[in-house]
Amino acid sequence: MAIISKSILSKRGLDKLKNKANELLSRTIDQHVTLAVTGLSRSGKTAFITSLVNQLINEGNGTKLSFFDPVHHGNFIAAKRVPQQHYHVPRFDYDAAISALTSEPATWPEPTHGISELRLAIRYQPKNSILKYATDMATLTLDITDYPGEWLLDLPMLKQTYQEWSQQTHALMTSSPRAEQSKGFLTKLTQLDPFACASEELLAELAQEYTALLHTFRYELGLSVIQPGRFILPGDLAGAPILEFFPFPGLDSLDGNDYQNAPDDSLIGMLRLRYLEYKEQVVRKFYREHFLRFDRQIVLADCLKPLNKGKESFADLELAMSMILESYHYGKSGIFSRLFSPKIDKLLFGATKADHVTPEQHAPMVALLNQLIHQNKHHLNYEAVQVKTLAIASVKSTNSGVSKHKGKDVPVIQGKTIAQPNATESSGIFGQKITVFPGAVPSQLPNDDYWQSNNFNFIEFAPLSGLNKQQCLPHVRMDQVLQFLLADKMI
Ligand SMILES: Nc1nc2c(ncn2[C@@H]2O[C@H](COP(=O)(O)OP(=O)(O)OP(=O)(O)O)[C@@H](O)[C@H]2O)c(=O)[nH]1
Ligand SMILES: [Mg+2]
Repeated sequence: MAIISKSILSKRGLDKLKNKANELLSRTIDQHVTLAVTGLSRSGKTAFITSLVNQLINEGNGTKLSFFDPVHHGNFIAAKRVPQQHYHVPRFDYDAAISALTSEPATWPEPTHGISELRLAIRYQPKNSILKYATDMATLTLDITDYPGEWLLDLPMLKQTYQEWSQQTHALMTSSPRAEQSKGFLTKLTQLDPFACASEELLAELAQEYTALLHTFRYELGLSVIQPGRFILPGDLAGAPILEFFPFPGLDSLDGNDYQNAPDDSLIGMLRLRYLEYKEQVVRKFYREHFLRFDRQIVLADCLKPLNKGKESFADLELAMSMILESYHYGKSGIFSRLFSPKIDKLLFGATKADHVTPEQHAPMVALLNQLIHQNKHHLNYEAVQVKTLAIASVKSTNSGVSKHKGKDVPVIQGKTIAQPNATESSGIFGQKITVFPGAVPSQLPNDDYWQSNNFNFIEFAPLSGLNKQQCLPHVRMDQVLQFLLADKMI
């Protein structure tokens, strides 16, 4: 009897020890990735994060992740949402987004206006690494941050004085396609004495007008270069005086000394001061507090809408992409690496809404986005950053097939159009089902001839109906996204 209890005790003791050792080991081997998701407004960030989370937490329930090795090889165990890391950063509202996508009729999630965060704990079985000898189960903690791409458009301001920034912005505002809309505002500014004592009210009023112009550029003209980016996406800074400044024309014609000595309460002095504060307290702060802790980054771009809008909108996207890419310009001469020491080791470019086109157009979509990046690719230091481009649909909303047209097979997609505002079921335009060939995507940056001879008509579709919160959302290449961004941390 005494012998048996001794062996039970020692077995219990051994198990306890083993558990303790396992706990200690898994604590040391647990991995952590901070993934940042960005892109200009409406590029598809919320849909992307919602789909990524949905695919992982519902894995096994209709998942189509065959290109994601941990699932393909069977070492993915499960994922769940856990409390986020930073309590002062708003939570990414997964529940609202998934509820919208799975409601009847299904709708797209609401636009978001700032930064938000979500954390996932992903359990997996190490199979190939040395970890397999140490533990049966490891955890990858994934912190996902959603932030507006517009905030990256501000980086180039860090190297510009107020005078330089004013001149550059003025040049943009006096050329097509911004000139027409900007005329009234610029004329008003030229009537002001830059050295006169300025009131807070006047500054607030003019800044509001400038912000309204930026909204027109973005949402009516479909332009991408919006500076300062926070003016249209202020987050928690809405209404703060730090967002109340604007470019002032004709600074190059002022006497240099007069400009330098302008008192802080003069119009020009106040504008200059707020510009400097904006750079320090908003732009630099964002890089310091958030950007520097990101390990991996996905930049989403909707190239189809600017193609629909035309040549100038597309050219503006090109310029915006090059400004955004400054943040990944790690070469020795880049402003970024002189100011900060980032640690991003993988950078993925996603050409979003690939389900708006027929599948054979996905390769041209990738080629086109690559061309947009390519102009800047030589800046990216490939030794430090691994770069990939994919055409994706986070929430696939069309079905593709083949249709006969004049005896020929034509690739087509079928989906439900987005309900027009104020539409009713009886008006016929509420979620109409259509089958179309929406057009070919150019695989090169389109030239003048191209714009004259091609019309794009990429249609916005509503999400498919009948989706369920506990099931995986239909997608295009989200498994390849996961493979690139996470698989190497789960071996
Ligand atoms: N067909 C299709 N449409 C998509 C997809 N992803 C996004 N969209 C469309 O793009 C719109 C914008 O998507 P969001 O995910 O809200 O984009 P966002 O970048 O978060 O936008 P903001 O929050 O305004 O910055 C949606 O309302 C959809 O109309 C997709 O995978 N397929
Ligand atoms: Mg959003």
